[in-house]
Amino acid sequence: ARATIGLTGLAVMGSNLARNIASRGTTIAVHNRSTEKMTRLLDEHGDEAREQGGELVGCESLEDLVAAIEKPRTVIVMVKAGEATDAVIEDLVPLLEPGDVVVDAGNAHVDDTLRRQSALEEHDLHFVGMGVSGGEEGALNGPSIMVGGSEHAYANLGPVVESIAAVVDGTPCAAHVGPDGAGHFVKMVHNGIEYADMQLIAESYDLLRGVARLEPAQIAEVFHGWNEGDLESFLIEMTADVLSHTDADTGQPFIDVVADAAEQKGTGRWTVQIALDLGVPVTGIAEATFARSLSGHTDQRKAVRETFGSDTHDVEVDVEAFVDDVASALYASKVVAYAQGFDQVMAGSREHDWDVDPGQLATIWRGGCIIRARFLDRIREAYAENGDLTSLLVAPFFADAVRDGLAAWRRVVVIAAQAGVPAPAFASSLAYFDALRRDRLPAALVQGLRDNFGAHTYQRIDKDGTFHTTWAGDRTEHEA
Ligand code: NBP
Repeated sequence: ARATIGLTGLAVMGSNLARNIASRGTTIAVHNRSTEKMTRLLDEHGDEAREQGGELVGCESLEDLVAAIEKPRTVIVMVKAGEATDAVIEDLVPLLEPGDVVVDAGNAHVDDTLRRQSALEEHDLHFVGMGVSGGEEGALNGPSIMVGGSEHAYANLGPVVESIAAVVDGTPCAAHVGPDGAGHFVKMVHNGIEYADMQLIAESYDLLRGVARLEPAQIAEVFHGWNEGDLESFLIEMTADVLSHTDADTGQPFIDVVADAAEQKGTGRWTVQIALDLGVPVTGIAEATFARSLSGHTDQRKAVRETFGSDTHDVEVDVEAFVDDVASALYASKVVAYAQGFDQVMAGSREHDWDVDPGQLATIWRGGCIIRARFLDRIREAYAENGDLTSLLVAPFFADAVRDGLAAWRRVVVIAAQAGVPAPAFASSLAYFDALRRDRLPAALVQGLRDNFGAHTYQRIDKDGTFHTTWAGDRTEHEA
C-alpha cells in the first residue's frame, strides 16, 4: 500500500498521532529507531486502523519508510527535541527527492527551525515546523496544530492535519499559520501563555487556601463552579480534578504530598528570552517562569524561611466575597497574559515577515490544546471586530471585563501582600495594566539619570530634537 504520509518516532506522541491519522481513513507509513515500538504499535492497533478505513504500514528502516510514501513525500518527525531531531533529519535528507517535505512535529526553538529550513532548502526540500498541542490525549483524539511552512508543503499536509485536529463549531483547530518558523513560534508562545495561565491558577489556589483557609476539596468545588462560567477552560477543569484527588498511600489530599518544585522543559524560558530580544513585556509569562525556578531553589527557600519564619498573617475576609474577588482577579490577569502573548506573536510575525493572523490563532486554540477555553472565543471575536487591535486590553469585551473586575483585582493584590501569600503574576499583571494606562511614567526619571551619568541624551515633550544637559558643568541644555 502506498502511504499518503509517513511518520518516524513512535513514542507516546508519535504513536498517538499516527493512530489518529489512520483513524481518519488515511494510510500512514510508520517507523521508529528501535523497531520494537513500531511492531508493538502494529500489533496493538493495526487491526483497529483497518477497521477505521485507514492503515498503519510498518517500516523497519528509514529507507523503507521513504519508499512507502507517495511522491511528493511528507515525512513527520516526532522524536525527542534537539539533537535527536537533527540526527533523524540528517539521515532522511539523502533518501528524499526535491519537492519532498520534512515536518518537525516536536517542540523546537524557532532558531533551530529556521536553521533546518535553510539547510533543507539547499536540497530543494521543504521543511515544516509544526506545533502540536494537547499532550498525549490530544494527539490521539484531536490536538490543536499550528503549521509553519510553504504552500507546497501544506498542500499535502493540510488535509491530513485538518482531518485529525479537534473541531470547534465545525472548524478544525489546525491551520497554516505562516511560513518557516511561524508554527513553532506560535506554539512556543502558546506554551508561554500556558505557563502564565497555570501560575495564575496556582496563585488563586494559594490565596483561597492561605487567606480564606479553604481545604483542597473545597477549593476544588470553587474551581468546579468557575468552570461553569466565563473562566471555563481545560486548565480550570483539570485544577478541580487535581485538587479533589486523594493520595492512596496516605489518605492526604494529593496536592499536599507532591513536592512543591515545578519543573520546565524550556518553551516558557524561550518565550521570555525571545520576548526580551523583541522588546515585548510578557511580564505574566516571565513571572510564571521565574516562579517555577524559585520553587526549585530549596536551599535558599530553607535559609530564608529559617531566618524570617514562614507564618502568614491573618487577614479577615468574607469567604464568599473573597472567592468572587479572586475569580475577577484571575480573569483580569488572564486578559493581561493573553494580551501579552498575542503581542509577542505579532512582534515575532513582524520581525520575520510571517503575516500571522491573530484571529485565526485564537480560532485554532479554542479546542484541542492545553489553553483551550471559552475565553479564546472572545479573543477570536475581538480580532474579527478589529484586526488591528493595539492590545487585547482595549477590545470592548475585555475592556468591560477588566473595568468590572478592577476593584476586586486591587483588593486581591493588597490582601495577598498583607497576608504574606506571594501572588507575583497577579501583582505584576496589575502593575502592567496600571503602567500602560498611566499618564506620565517614571521612565522620564530613568532617562534623566541615563543622561546624567552617561550622556545618553533625552527627548522633550515640548519640542523636537535630542538633548543633553551638561550635568557636571554649567547645566545648560544642548541639542545633541
Ligand atoms: P520523546 O521526546 O520522549 O522522544 C522519544 C522518541 O525519540 C523515541 O521514538 C526515540 O526512539 C526517539 N529518538 C531519540 Br530519544 N533519539 C533518537 C535518535 N538519535 N534517532 C532517532 N530517534 C531518536 O517522545 P514524546 O514525549 O512522544 O515527544 C515527541 C516530541 O513531541 C518531542 O519533541 C516533544 O517536545 C513533543 N511534544 C510532546 C508533548 C507531550 O505531551 N509529551 C506535547 C507536545 C509536543 P527510540 O524509541 O528508539 O528510543
